[in-house]
Amino acid sequence: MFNPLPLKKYQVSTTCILIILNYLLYCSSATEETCTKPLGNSVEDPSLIKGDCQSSGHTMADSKPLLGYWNIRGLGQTVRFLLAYLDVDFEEKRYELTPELTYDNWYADKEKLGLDFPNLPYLFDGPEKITETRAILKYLSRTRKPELLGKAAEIATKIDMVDNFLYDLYYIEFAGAVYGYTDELAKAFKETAAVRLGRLSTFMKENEWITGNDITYVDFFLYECLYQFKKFDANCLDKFPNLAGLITRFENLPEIKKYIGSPKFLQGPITLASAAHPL
Ligand SMILES: N[C@@H](CCC(=O)N[C@@H](CS)C(=O)NCC(=O)O)C(=O)O
Repeated sequence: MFNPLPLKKYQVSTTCILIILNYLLYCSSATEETCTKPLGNSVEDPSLIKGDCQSSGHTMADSKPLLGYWNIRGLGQTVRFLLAYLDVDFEEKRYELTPELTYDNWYADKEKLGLDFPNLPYLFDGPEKITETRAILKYLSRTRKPELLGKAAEIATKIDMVDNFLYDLYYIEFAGAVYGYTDELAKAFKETAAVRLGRLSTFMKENEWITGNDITYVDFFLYECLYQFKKFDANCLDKFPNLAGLITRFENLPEIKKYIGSPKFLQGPITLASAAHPL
């Protein structure tokens, strides 16, 4: 798994011990600000969820979906865009790194949220507790606008291909280059991106969106990847006007335009401050 705070092998056990110690310390000296009893499978007490973006009042009764993620664009931004596009009134808990650039603010919650596969981003939606970014995107599509999963089986298959193809480029090549930056990794990313963006461009043809003329959830992921890639390599889309056009088209969707102009919108940063090449 990609880890924004790369650990050398020998550091892993030390880190585990530190996490356990941190947890024990946390349990014994919880302050008013940090005191959150284990959430288990229900979120009933409004004070259990803390955060900087209207999240303090989150209750199951509100049934407002809650998105948990770092206070960055990262993988979470696609989920934010999709929620906004679907006109879902959602709350957020945006985690900050500590001043020492550790994960501790997240670790304080990680095992208490009742998540099967604890990770960021996570989404609470009524009784549902979901992690894995693309599972969240598909869940939101399935429950709010199923056509975003593709109106026909052949489109759904195309979506799956693009989704997996793109995730590798984003999570392995791109994240590897920005979090573990070296000149060689940056060069490797640019070379790989040129080839893979070329394939996506050829695949898209003159369509409005990546799998045809109907938008699907994977266009949200593609938009955010292209946005972030451009911040790393400003010229990466120069040879691919259809992909560049998708960026403009996406930003001009009325729901997206409104969201980008709203105070809730997070413009940046793209990465955690712990990245070797923060964006
Ligand atoms: N496969 C997961 C990867 C999620 C992931 O790597 N999350 C990073 C931030 S982008 C994180 O900090 N996770 C917290 C953790 O590993 O505890 C997904 O697609 O959602």
